[in-house]
Amino acid sequence: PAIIRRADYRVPDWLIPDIALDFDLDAARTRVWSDMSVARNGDHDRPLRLDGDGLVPLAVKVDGRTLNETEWTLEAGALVVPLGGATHKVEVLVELAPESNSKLMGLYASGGLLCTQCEAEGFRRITFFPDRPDILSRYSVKLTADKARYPILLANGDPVEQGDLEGGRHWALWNDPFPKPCYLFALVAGDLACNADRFVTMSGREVALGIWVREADLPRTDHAMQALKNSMAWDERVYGREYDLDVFNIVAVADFNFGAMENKGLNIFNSRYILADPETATDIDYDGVEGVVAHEYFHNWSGNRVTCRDWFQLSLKEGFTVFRDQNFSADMGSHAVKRIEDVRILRAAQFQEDSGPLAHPVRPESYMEISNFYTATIYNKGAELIRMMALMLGAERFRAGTDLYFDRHDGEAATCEDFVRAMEEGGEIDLGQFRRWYEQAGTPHVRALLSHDPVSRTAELLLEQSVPPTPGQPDKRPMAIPLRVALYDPATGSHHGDELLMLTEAQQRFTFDNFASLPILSINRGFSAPVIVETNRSQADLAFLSAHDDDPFARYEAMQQLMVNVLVGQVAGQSVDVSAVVDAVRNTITDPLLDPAFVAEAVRLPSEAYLGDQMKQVDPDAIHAARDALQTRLGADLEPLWRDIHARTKANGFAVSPAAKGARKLRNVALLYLVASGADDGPAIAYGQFSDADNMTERQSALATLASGTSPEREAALDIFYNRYSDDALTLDKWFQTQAFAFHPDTVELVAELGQHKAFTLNNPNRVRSLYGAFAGNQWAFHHKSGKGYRLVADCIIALDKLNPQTAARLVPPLGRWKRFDEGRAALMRAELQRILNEPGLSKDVTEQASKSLE
Ligand code: BAL
Ligand code: ZN
Repeated sequence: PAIIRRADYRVPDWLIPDIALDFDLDAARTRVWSDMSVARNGDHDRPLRLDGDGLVPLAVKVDGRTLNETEWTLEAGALVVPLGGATHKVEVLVELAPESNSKLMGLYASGGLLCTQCEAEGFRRITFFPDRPDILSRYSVKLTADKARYPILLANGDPVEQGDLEGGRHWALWNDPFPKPCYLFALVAGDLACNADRFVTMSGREVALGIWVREADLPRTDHAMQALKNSMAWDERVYGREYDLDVFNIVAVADFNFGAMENKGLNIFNSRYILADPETATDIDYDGVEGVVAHEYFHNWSGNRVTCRDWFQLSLKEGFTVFRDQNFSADMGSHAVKRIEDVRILRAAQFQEDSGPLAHPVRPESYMEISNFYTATIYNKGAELIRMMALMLGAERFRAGTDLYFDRHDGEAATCEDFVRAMEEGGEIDLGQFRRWYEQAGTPHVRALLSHDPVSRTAELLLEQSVPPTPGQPDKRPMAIPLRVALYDPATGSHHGDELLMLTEAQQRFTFDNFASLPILSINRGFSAPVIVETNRSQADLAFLSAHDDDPFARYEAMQQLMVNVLVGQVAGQSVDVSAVVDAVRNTITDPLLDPAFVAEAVRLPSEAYLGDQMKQVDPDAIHAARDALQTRLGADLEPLWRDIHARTKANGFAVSPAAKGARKLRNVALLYLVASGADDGPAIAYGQFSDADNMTERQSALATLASGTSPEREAALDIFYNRYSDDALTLDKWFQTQAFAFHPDTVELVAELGQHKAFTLNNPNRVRSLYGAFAGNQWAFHHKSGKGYRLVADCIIALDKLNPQTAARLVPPLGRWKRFDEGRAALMRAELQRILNEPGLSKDVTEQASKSLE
């Protein structure tokens, strides 16, 4: 497959200012009539080239005249039409079979609905069109369908007209006045019920809001609606951005490759990010709904009004929009806990990606298949870049920068460089060196060594940075790294103020006055930069910070580092003192001033994968054993405290407030430690929580705790859960996921069996992710030294590739981490990658991921 390069960008040969689409919808046979005004862009004689994927033109007209088949050609799926003038009217008819579209790109059928997904390159599966984001067109869309089967007909923009036809058919006309790229096109047809509401914008315009779902799901849409209204108000207050159409519709569908999609005025969602009620949704699900509804809404400005020039600029909209949704969610709940959660995700997904064969810059230089670049680097690291700029500028100048960006580029297809320039001009700052964050892949390492001179009473902080080599980038230049730092004076137990240090050289020294003795270093406070920091801090220093640091993230980090040091030491065969960890956990869970949600985050052990990331070579068995032993030790030593927390955090009635969520989070951690302690009644207490819970957060957590053991209660709880939710796809996903995540000696065999279960299907991406995606994230099980875990995932990739290459490709990266493991495991992983690549007819998606993973 061809490599697409950023350096090859050229302006489009032809523009399409207007397009009218006429859909005659049917699951088996849909006809699409497209009527485009096309305009030559610049002085050239190149033909009109309209991308197509799997399409056959049934009729082609230019300026009203039907062309014969010698007057156009098909080249690599694209329709090529030579044109003589400056402007023309071009019409094309194609036919589609939505019910046979298992890729879930373009127009497809899901649970009786017809719906679309066009980002990144799905529109070319609907009609012939120059499928690139810098072609902005005004759309008028007519939908015609059987009224009984498809009573609701939705498209982008505002509704214009509708009517009935003979034979039980009806039609609807939609018009979107905002020129948009074709990846934002959407339509939905189906039998849907609406949660209808309204929002009055800051300038007093009334917007009709609709969340469309199956009738039975209506009671589960209130949280999403509240999140939508909160998002609309927040974007007005924080960014001055107002909604611009008369309607805003959201539709939930069961089969969806992404989490959701920001189509103009018609967001289409994976139902897991819309539906929530206490019976079926965990607090994490509730937060997911709130965050994703906000994310898609915020795209209306950061993505739709200002879109991307080309797909190399994807982080322009995704990084910025993730930053916006993260801050929104923080404002709706706890800033401290949200930051900890976001950093945990960044480290788990993005740091791993950045240290492996698929590492790429936030603005990549090349790709084979753009679907493979919807990555944690583009999204989460991209958000960290915006966060660093916001920190360096301060709130007021950052807002001046975003105002300038939106005003200057409204209605345009922009670049990451445009964003940085707006920040520089609006925020009056030089971001010259900072641009390297967009160019250089790899997570920077920062070594921080603090020393003290008693004569001058000064402390000196020596900072050294390096960026590891990544594919295609062997040598790196120093980055501009903003580090928030505070020095705690052991004499007073407090610090002299929080400072922002800019580390711009490979090595730099910073001096701090007025310290009688060596202070304690609190660094990268708030996780001010997405870097890996190594320090010479002692366990005693970390224990001090874990009890006293006034920056919640740094306090959490100190606790985690205490634990990491012990666990990594144990895996390396050193004899280590565990008591500092026990004391720190005791201090944290008995501190009455701490937020329970923070306590829960702080006392959880680092994940097995994160521990693996701290080692030169990952030893999954030793990591599992050490972590399990520490969990047991913490459970046993503090058992009465866990018992007490578990009992006193039991709520009287359900609420989704931050306080209620925090209490549940802590309760579940207490249960985990209580069961880990080995107390005889542990499984019974977990089973009791499972049975008595009035909410899914406590029910699933108890189930997960039991699933990681071998008690008789394990099977009983799994059976009950299955029988209770076998008709509810989203909740049944949790049953699969819980077992795939479990620390159970037979997880590999259990996952293999679940892959054959009657409720398992490769046709639903959520189901695939909940079984195989979860399993590949279970380090101990997936990396079983026999290689049977690798084989299981590779088998799934091979089978799924024939149906849905995009989802199949997302399962490849865990197999690509072979360099981090012993030679035995590495050889087995490579063999599976090779077996995948040997498959005839492999998709471009999987080919790119598997071949890069072998390098
Ligand atoms: N644009 C793809 C889905 C999302 O990031 O919102
Ligand atoms: Zn997005």
